[in-house]
Amino acid sequence: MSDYSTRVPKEYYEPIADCGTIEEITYTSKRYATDQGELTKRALVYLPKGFDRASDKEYKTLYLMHGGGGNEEEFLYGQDGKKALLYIIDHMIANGELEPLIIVTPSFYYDPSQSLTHDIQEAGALTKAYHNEFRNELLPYIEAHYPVIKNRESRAFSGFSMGSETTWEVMLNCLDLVKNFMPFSGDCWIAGEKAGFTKTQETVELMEQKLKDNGFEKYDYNIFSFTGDGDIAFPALDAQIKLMFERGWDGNGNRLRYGSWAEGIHWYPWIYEYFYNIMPDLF
Ligand code: FER
Repeated sequence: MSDYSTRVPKEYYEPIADCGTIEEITYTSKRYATDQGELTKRALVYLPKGFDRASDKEYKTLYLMHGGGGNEEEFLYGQDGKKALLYIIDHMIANGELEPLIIVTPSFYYDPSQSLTHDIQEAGALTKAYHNEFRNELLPYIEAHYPVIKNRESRAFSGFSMGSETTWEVMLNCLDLVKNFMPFSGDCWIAGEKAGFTKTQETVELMEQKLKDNGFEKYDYNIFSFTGDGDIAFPALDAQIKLMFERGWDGNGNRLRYGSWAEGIHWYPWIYEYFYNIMPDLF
């Protein structure tokens, strides 16, 4: 799948008997973006078919963040009553296209009402701060409770739209913990809202500065960022990534991969297509 443009087979959108299971977890975190107060957060955890706590097998982990106005259920429980991505993952694992792995879907919101309001500035503040929760609470919780491989090569972070913004922030702040990233249809807001387009130079320079400030120049990464030509995030993400290529983000042991699908728009079914193509190559 070298050009990452294969459509998800139609039958992958139907459930199979050979399926994984979903667990719901809660953990204590802090409102890092606001008053630092404690709160209880919820996330879903996908366990692949054959998962057995009694065995000593350990799994790679993918963290997957929803978009603005979404929640922790959006990726795995799907839209319109169809658990599309869940079914696709089950098929991919059953057919040997994807190594069995554990998938965690958290939320950057502190309260479901924030999702309903869908205030983009508020969401931006939450995604910017999310890496703190990832480092201090979610990752330690997952690694204390699930048999996962505890090294950066075996961890991945991905997300759609505001979840993509979250992914960029986690990359810039947690490269010591995670090597693999799939930011889908969303630029990095380190220089402000959709600044990848209006402030491309500043965005990429601030990203490079952040990695430097964090002492992360010594870590290699895999970044696979995809979107669609008809996606509202396209201008911002496209400009940002093209400049990243110009400035040498690909090479020297680092992999930056980028693609834009001709018909792709800013919605989950397209993200599933990108996911299907990229996941087998990500780790
Ligand atoms: C982007 C375009 C749109 C982006 C996010 C959005 C993070 C989000 C829109 C919304 O939630 O309404 O480039 O990057």
